[in-house]
Amino acid sequence: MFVNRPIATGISIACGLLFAACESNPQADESATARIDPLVTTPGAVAPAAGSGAAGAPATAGSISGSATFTIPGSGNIRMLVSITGCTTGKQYPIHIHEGGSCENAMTQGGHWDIPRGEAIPNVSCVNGVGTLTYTRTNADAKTAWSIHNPANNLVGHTVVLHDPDDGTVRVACGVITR
Ligand SMILES: [Cu+2]
Repeated sequence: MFVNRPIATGISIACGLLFAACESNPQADESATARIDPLVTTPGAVAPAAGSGAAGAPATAGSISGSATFTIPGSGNIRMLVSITGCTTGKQYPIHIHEGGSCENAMTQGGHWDIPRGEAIPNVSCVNGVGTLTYTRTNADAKTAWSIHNPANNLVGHTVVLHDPDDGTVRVACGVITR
């Protein structure tokens, strides 16, 4: 009876039968989330404008905040739901999973997670200052599969990073994925 059930269900059953620790919180493996907060950006930080007298381009506080939620809706694949506010209407925001575990700076955010694992997520489209994305990562390819269980490809502990729609090298918002 269980052979055709999704992997997640199988794991839940195994936990219930075998591991007392799992029983205390049977939902623990079923979802993960990241609170997305704005990043401070320094556009044109390479050099100050000529004649400006400034030490460099002023840092700009980002405006985008929101969340990313990861669930396993029964197929065994992971569904990613992104919801942001403070974005610019009509723009498309690139979003990736980055390697690092903290949003503090570009170094701690790291580069794209286990390339290509953190990539190939559709852009977040902004309409009326609000952006939403619903995306399902099918686990057909081991190189890109996600999980919230398996140490080999567990999303938890990595960062979700949104990039500037006009300059993909600029990071405008970030969140750490937690359970
Ligand atoms: Cu990125």
